[in-house]
Amino acid sequence: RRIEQDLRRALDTGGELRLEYQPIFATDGRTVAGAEALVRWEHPERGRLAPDVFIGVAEERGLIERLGEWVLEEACRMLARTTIPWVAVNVSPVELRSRRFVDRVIEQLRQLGIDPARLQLEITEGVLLDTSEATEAGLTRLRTAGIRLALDDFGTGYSSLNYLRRYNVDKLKIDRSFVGQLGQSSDAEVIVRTIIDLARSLNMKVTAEGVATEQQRDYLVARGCHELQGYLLSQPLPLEAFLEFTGIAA
Ligand code: G
Ligand code: G
Ligand code: MN
Ligand code: NA
Repeated sequence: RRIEQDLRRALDTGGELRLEYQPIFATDGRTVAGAEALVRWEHPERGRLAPDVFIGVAEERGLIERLGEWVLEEACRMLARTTIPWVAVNVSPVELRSRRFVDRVIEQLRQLGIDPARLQLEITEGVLLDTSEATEAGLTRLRTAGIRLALDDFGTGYSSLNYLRRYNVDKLKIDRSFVGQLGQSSDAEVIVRTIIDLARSLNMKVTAEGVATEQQRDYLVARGCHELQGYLLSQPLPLEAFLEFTGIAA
């Protein structure tokens, strides 16, 4: 209740929301491939709130479209004013069902003159199994416009390999629960290896999330993972700190 009211106010003013950017590295460990945008809320009384606290409320209370539009706009401005190759934005299944949301994404890129291939949308596996017309139409329009799709938290849900091809998914992001168990669990190793092989066989990119140790990194690189993301390389950073850390030009 309280969060809902406060979130409405935050969305009206826009002044309490922030985007942070976590660098995603090519496997040489030096080249910045792109970044994942992550929303934060500077609540005037409660301090910084993580998205887990308010995304669910936004989805339930019909505020997720507005939140998603704010995130998209901010990420597109970042794309327009920097030379970063691409930015990945998380979108909830609720947003993808909204015709208005999909229109706004495409229109935003057009207005700012941004190459749509520089925007990646991170969706979860469940989205691909949603056979509603609205979701199918949304995904197809986004793909036709040239926007990239990445499957977030891959391996934790139910995927149909058929859907990976049908929607032309560009990238799999290996869930950090598997990456975190590399070196401790042979099951996790098999899962990680299998996801990498699957992605490569289908000509998709594959990113490991939650890379926290050098051992994990070395395993992933040796197995042919394309991109690395995690605290070993960098935490999510505010825009100015991100540009400074990566040396990407504004
Ligand atoms: O950054 P952090 O680890 O706190 O993010 C927690 C969760 O919130 C992640 O699952 C992430 O996908 C989600 N999340 C972060 N930013 C956004 C956003 O802008 N939109 C949506 N829908 N989810 C987000
Ligand atoms: O669900 P999603 O993949 O969108 O979640 C991304 C979240 O993972 C971000 O909120 C980010 O803060 C968090 N994250 C990024 N790198 C690491 C890491 O190395 N370890 C852990 N535990 N979390 C991470
Ligand atoms: Mn994500
Ligand atoms: Na994840």
